[in-house]
Amino acid sequence: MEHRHPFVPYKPERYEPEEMVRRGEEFHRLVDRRRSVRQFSPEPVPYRCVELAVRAANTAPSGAHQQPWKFVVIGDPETRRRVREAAEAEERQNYEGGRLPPEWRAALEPLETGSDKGYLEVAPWLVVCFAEKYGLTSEGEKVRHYYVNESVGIACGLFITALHVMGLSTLTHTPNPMAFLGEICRRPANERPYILFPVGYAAEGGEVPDLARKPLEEALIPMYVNLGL
Ligand code: IYR
Repeated sequence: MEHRHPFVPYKPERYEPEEMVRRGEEFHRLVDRRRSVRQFSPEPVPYRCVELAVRAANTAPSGAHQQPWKFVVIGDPETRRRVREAAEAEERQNYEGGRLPPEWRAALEPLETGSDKGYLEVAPWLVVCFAEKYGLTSEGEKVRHYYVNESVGIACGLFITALHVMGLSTLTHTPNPMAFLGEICRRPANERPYILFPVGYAAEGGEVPDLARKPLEEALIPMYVNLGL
């Protein structure tokens, strides 16, 4: 085929239908065991694992292939302490200062969250994902970015899944507001804090809320599908 830009052949793996289903089931079993964690072990985690999770995130599809994400990895105790203190200061206004609207508070009730974010100092790594609202040329000109939220969200999904595959846990933490993360991480004005991920092993004996996935019938609407019946 003729192109105006470089193209390369692409030949993804193909499997027999039974093998496709077997692999799909196995992957579903794996991801279905993932839970968001708020109790971490202080045990160290190899940096290489965090790097591999970011490598996985960095494979995400993105609007116009602009790859509008950046992952800042924080490991030193002093910076983790600063992040915790800043996050807790905001959350105290939310939970104790009445900034959380009643409806939001009610939605969070079953999670038993509060303004104490001690896990931000316990987990050995904090990874802050930033979304590049726009890009910058080497001359400092703004470059419009497309579908930033969708692109960065997909990258974060891959990041979370890669950690889970390695036996690590995380939490999609969004202290609100989180502008302080841009300051602590010294990020430029075109980068907006997107999600703060504490990363580590889940604490031994830790608990999570007893929540269930919504039934497939509520998640999947087959329209005019030949179910092979
Ligand atoms: N950012 C707050 C509140 C919070 C909001 C949602 I939506 C959650 O799913 C969980 C918590 C906090 O971190 O506690």
